[in-house]
Formats: sequence, C-alpha cells, structure tokens
Amino acid sequence: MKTQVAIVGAGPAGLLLGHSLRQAGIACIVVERTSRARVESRIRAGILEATMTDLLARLGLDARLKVEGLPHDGLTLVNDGAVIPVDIVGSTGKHVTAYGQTEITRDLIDAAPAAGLDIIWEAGDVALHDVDSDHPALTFTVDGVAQTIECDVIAGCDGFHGPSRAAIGGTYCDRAYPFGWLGVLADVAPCHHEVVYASHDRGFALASMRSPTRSRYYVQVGNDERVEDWSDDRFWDELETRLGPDIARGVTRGPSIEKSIAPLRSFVSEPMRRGRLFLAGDAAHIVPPTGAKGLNLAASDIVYLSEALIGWFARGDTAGVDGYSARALRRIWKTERFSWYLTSLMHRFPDAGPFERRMQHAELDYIATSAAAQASIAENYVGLPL
Ligand code: FAS
Ligand code: PHB
Repeated sequence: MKTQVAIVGAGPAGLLLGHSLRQAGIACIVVERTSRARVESRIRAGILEATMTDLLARLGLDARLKVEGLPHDGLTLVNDGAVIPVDIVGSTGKHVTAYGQTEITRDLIDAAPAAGLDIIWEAGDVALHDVDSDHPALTFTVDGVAQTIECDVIAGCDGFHGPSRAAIGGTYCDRAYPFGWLGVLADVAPCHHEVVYASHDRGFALASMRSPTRSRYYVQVGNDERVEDWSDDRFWDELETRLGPDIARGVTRGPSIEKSIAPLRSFVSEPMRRGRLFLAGDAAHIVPPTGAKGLNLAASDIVYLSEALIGWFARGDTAGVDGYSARALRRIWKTERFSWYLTSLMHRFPDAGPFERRMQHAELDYIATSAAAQASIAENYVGLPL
C-alpha cells in the first residue's frame, strides 16, 4: 500500500491527525494494534480544554459533544474540608467541558468512513523502517498476512507502550510518583456541578462526571495496593471522608461499573521528530492526570503537527515540520509543570514530614484568598494558548 502519512495508533492523537489530514485532502492510513471494540471500551480522560473542543469544532466533529458535553465555568479545590471555588470563566473568558475520552474516540471512529479515513484494526508486529530516508515504511501483519505501507511520513501516535518512540532514540525526563489513583465509574448523579480536587490528611480525592447520571471518582492509593482490596463500601467511605462534609453530602452511592488503578508519572521524550517520523501524544509525553491534561496535550500536538504537515505537503513549506518538535515541547513542558504542581500540592507523599504538609496547607490557604493565584490555576486548567 502507498500513502502520504502512515499513522501508528488509533487513539485520540492518531484519529485527530487522520481527520485533520483528510480534511486537507492528504492521504493517510491509521494502523492500530488492537480491535475497535477494545479502543472504544477504554475509560480514561473526561475533561476537555478549549484547545480540544475548538479542534473538534473546526473538524466539524463536535455534534454530539455540543449536545451531551457539560460545560464547566470553574473547578473546586478542597483543603481538609474547606471549599475553594475557582472561577475559570471569570478570569479567562473560557470554560472546560466534561465529555468522556471514550465518547470522543467513538465520534472520531464513527466519522472515519465518511472522511475517507482508513483504519486497519488488529495489526500485529507493527515495525517502522527507513525513517531517516525520504521513503519510510511500516510493516505489519493482519490475520498472519504480511503487509507493507510505503509513505512519505510516519506519525507515531501509539501511546506510551508503542514502538515509535524507540525509533526516535531520543532522551527523556521521568518522574514516577509514589502513589496511584483508584478510579470508580458509577451510574449515579454527580455530587457537584464541577470537578472537585480534594486534599486531605488521608490522601487526595477527585470527583468528576461523564453525564448527569454517570459519575467518575478517584482516591489516591499506595503503589502496593490492589483493586481487590477495595470494596465499593470502602471506596465510598474513604471518598466522602476526603471530600469533606460540604461536598460529601452531595454524594449518591451506587455499584461500581468500572474500577481500576492507574499509576502516576511525569515523562517527556525529546526530540519529537527524527527524519520522516513525528511523535504525538502519549508516545512522547505522559502527565499525571491531576491537571486533566493528557488528552488535551495530545490535541495540541495534533494542531501543531497537522499544520506543519499540511504546509509541507500543500506548499513545500518545511518551516512547520522543522519547528514542530521545539514548538510542541514548549507547551508540553509548561503543561508538565502545571500537572506536577497540582499533583505535588494535592497528594500525600509517604516521605513528607509535618513541615511539607503545612506548606501544602498554607499554599491552598493562600490560593483561597488570592485572586491572582486562582487566576493562574484557571489559566493553566482551561489550556495555555497554542
Ligand atoms: P493512546 O494510548 O490513547 O492511544 C495509542 C494507540 O496506539 C492505542 O490505541 C494503542 O492500542 C495503539 N498502539 C500501541 N502500540 C501499537 C503498535 N505497536 N501498533 C499499532 N498501534 C499501537 N488523562 C486525563 O486527562 N484524565 C484521566 O483520568 C486519564 N486517565 C488515564 C488512565 C489511563 C489508564 C491512561 C493510560 C491514560 C489516562 N489519561 C488520562 C491520559 C490519556 O487520556 C492519554 O493522554 C490519551 O489517551 C493519549 O492519547 P494518545 O496519545 O492517542 O495515546
Ligand atoms: C475524569 O473525569 O476522569 C478526570 C477529571 C479530572 C482529572 C482527571 C480525570 O484531573
């Protein structure tokens, strides 16, 4: 097979790139290791920056988002029970939207045939070749039959565990956190009208939602803890304690329909380009989910990469492709900083002493009383300018 851009991975990054390129009349093929059902069943992010909602609107793929998405004008912090509302619209004029990554992925896959976006599912043994040449290629198998895609460019959108990052052979910065998040999805009404981040002596907790009847909650757990150790009752008890009485009184309990533990990590791999290979999304960077940035960073990478590739294919302009890695990494590092900052502020660190704990408490108390501090959080949470 021949095409202009071979995209590895049908996660949000790969699908958004595919649609952006197809809209510009550029030929591309997405090659995905697993099945459509598996990709569509993943429970991951749920809060969208304006960066993501603007991109979906520009692609004409926001019809369901506009109907089912829940706009949030702010977020709420809780400091050992003390509630701190942060007005995002007031200080930025923009809002975030609660709409599940699962739904976005479904919308992008449903829209692929009409866009002429080919997706090859269940591709095995995907390998990248000749990325330093002007005729790179992808090889893989489907039902045991060997396939090859010859192309001009490969886009590595294959997530943290995919092969593309290794093909770049860059350097990386890494921070693994000494705790994870136990997440529960339940068909109960959300406890609050916006996302709640709670800091408590017993650990962090988060209240979010997917719809007016489906909620998503998380509590901080040790890296040695297992899902089996957490019955639904134990989860609800711990969640309510950490959210504090004002927020907890709004909690409706119910059976969990999904329960899983995700590790927390900050990770950046540089550069994001080598020859005709370009990385985007989790293939190049991971943020702890505290800032709700993972999915949104993938979207900003795709805004930069699609602009660059369209400039190159349509006009032979190499400025975009040559500047892509540096441009994307500037926003990535600032977003990594915000995600690390919120994670450091809101979680209990096993090796932290009483002084560190008092510093966290005082920082939140400062935020509660400072419009400037709240505006800084709002500016980062809604999404830094592209
Ligand atoms: P993805 O990982 O989504 O997609 C990569 C795709 O490449 C996958 O479909 C994979 O199957 C495919 N692939 C891998 N290897 C391949 C190969 N060899 N050949 C072909 N295809 C291959 N963010 C938040 O903001 N909030 C959250 O609560 C949150 N929770 C998360 C929970 C988990 C468990 C994870 C892993 C991430 C979470 N994130 C969260 C971050 C998440 O939203 C990611 O940032 C987002 O999925 C990134 O999208 P992609 O870069 O497209 O990578
Ligand atoms: C979610 O809704 O899953 C969610 C919300 C905010 C975060 C992380 C996850 O920071």
